[in-house]
Amino acid sequence: MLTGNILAVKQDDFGANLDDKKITEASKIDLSQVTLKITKLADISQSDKKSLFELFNKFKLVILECEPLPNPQDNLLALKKFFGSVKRHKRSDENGIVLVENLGNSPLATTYLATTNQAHLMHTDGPYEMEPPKIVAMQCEIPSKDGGLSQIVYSESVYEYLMENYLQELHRLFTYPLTITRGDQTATRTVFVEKEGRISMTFRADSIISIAIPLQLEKVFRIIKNYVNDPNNQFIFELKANQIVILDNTSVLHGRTSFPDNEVRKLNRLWFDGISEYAHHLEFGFIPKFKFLNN
Ligand SMILES: O=C(O)CCC(=O)C(=O)O
Ligand SMILES: [Fe+2]
Repeated sequence: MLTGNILAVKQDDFGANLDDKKITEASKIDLSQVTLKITKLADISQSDKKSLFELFNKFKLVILECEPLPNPQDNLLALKKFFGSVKRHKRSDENGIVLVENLGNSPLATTYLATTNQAHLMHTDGPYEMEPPKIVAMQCEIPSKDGGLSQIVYSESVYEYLMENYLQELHRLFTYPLTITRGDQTATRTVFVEKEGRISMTFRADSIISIAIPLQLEKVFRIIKNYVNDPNNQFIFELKANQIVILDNTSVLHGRTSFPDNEVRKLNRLWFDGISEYAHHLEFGFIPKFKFLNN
């Protein structure tokens, strides 16, 4: 006979534990909690697969640590099986991969922060796209000896901060859209979008892209920019060689600190649409602990 206790353990059909205690305070995450060590992605075991989805759903971020391969990009590309088709970027190579490295005085630097050594303020990827990527994976080949640290902020913590301090402003973020443009790409949407009880967030605020902000959002936009770029609210870590960070681009913001011009740092970035044979194991966005009344 089943007891109440057994019934209380909620699992999906993959055996993944769905008991999702909310992790919203990024600064409290312990690196080892979100790191999964495997040999190589093509040979991932059933139990590591389960851990991959559990970590992704619980923390919205996974750091995969793989053993070195002759072609490290093979590990990155193997993520397609789990996270879906590759979403291309203007700078993608034939596989969809974008190199993130300092190209010095390249003309690309005026359009792509990823080609510089400058800080990349907190953002979600592709906010100027009609369909931003659901998942962002970044693989480190060469870390910077100094700086170039990865930063994470949960959109749920932004939501809760606004809920506690700026309720009216929070409401506006679901109501008034803003337009983000880069070159010939442009998209108009609200910062927070609620769909079937889950909330997703899109945000970017830097001098590279142009943003048309309605008057009603000017104040809250500044509030968010300050909140997310305050190191006290961030989970900051160094992505090491042979590590891949996988992010739910709908519910975490990411960034990186600057690094010296003479430092070599090299990452490979790949975007996915989330539509894979494992799509039913992936949970995007967050379910708010507290909802406000929408009127
Ligand atoms: O360099 C990094 O660590 C992050 C880069 C990034 O966020 C991007 O290229 O979109
Ligand atoms: Fe990014």
